[in-house]
Amino acid sequence: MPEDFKCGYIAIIGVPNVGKSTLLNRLVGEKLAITSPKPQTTRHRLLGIVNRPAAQLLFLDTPGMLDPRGALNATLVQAALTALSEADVVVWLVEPRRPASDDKVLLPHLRQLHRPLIVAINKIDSVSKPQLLPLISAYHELFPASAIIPISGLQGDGVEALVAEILKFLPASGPLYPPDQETDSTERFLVGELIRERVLHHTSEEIPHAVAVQIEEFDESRRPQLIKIRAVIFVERDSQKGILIGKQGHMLKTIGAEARAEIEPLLGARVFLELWVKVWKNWRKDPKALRVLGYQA
Ligand SMILES: Nc1nc2c(ncn2[C@@H]2O[C@H](COP(=O)(O)OP(=O)(O)OP(=O)(O)O)[C@@H](O)[C@H]2O)c(=O)[nH]1
Ligand SMILES: [Mg+2]
Repeated sequence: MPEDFKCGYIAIIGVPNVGKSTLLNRLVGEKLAITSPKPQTTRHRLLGIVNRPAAQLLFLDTPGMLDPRGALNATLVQAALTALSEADVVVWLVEPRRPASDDKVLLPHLRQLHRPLIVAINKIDSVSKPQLLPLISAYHELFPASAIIPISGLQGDGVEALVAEILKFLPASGPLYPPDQETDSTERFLVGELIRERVLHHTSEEIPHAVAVQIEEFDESRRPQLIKIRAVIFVERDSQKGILIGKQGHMLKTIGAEARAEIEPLLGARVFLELWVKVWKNWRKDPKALRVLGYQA
């Protein structure tokens, strides 16, 4: 190991839907985090480990920062703030637009950070160069000491420049994780997330927010020939359950088939996936439900 090896935590933080999880996956080079066009996709802090010859970068994907009202929202904001407090370096990921009112939850926290902050303007594939320059100055005015780096997490532009900027600030330290480890999440958790992602892609309006997935059985006694997984998709109302199951169970079958296609390469095994849909009335407001479903310590 080189003597000047660096290792540290980098929190990726920003409003919902700005592309934090897409960026994490791009950095790690694997699909670890689930992504979707719907806001509030990510509900937990997720570690993604990136190994370089002279550094180990520990990226923390976080839930989008939003109005912390409501029991579930409060836990999402708490998860993001915890990641912020653990980080050696913070990447504030922003939409390619001027600072707006939905940044107001986050800005006070960023202003009182006592650690390096980098502003990454994301989704530059969707704007023209002349549009970008005034944005760079607007963010520069907000944080004059920070680098402002335009990137596309989706397509990869600027991501190396972002890594180079982060490396300047990482503390000198040996690696904290073995070189073959990509995350500290359990397979059970990642499987539950992949199922939830497929639900998000097939539903709209309130349903994506009302869904939680619980893995009830994860039987790997016959691994790698077969892993048997039984999962429950919780929703808040009977009408939502009906939509998720679909006519003659069609919707649930599609979700199950798509989820299995993503889970098998993750686990490197054949998977038998059994899905159930259950109603847990207003689980998002219920502290006990939040605990049981893994949203609160
Ligand atoms: N055009 C474009 N779209 C992007 C880019 N990065 C992410 N997206 C899209 O933005 C949407 C949200 O991406 P996510 O990565 O799930 O966003 P997030 O910030 O993790 O969202 P939450 O977890 O809800 O806070 C998805 O439809 C992505 O495909 C980008 O660089 N360019
Ligand atoms: Mg996310």
